[in-house]
Amino acid sequence: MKENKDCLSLHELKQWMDTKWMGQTLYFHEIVDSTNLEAKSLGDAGALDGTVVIADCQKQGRGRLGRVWTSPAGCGLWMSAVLRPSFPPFQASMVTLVAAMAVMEAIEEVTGVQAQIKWPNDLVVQGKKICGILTEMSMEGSKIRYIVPGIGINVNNLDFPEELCGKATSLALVTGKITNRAQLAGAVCRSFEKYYADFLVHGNLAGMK
Ligand code: BTX
Repeated sequence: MKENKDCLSLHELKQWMDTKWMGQTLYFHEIVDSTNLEAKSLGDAGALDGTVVIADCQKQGRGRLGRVWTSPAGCGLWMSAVLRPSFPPFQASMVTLVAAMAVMEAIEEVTGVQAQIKWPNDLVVQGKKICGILTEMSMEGSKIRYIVPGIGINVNNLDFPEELCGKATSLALVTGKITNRAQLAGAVCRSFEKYYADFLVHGNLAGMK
């Protein structure tokens, strides 16, 4: 394994958060239950559009339908955002695809790895899951109060629990290198801003390549 710096801290994350609005309000935790739960609490408490929560470790990382998302310390990028769009609720599911496009671009930019989107909410490399996305929404009457896209990327994991062997991979296993998670977080937020702006203008994903 080639040595490369990976230090996840609020200080390091802020250095890489070269964005206009996403991640400009940023929370970092060594350990949380779930960054989606954290982001939803922040959303309930009035957090600004673009607030981002990142954790080094999740004790109860969540997938869809109550499934578990394995989120050990020191190796993954577990992040969630609070979005406050004015578009109608039926468009909300597109946020998952915006996030998937953003992660795909960020992974390629930072590591050169080309991941593929596996509909509707995974990214795979060599047929194995490298990223999962869980998008949750809170409503107020018939309007969206907030949307929380949660992104889990296996970055520097060198192994997985037995039940995931053969199904999951990480950037470290694919590249043989350590990736700086803070740099990747900055790249994800920058790409998200770009694709999301496009989506807000067009109301669909037609402009995305
Ligand atoms: P999903 O329901 O599509 O996938 C969950 C399934 O993926 C699990 O049942 C298991 O088979 C497999 N799996 C679990 N952990 C991993 C892993 N680390 N790598 C690869 N495969 C795994 C996918 O749900 C959505 C996951 C979103 C995770 C993010 S992390 C930040 C945010 N906070 C939070 O609690 N969830 C999101």
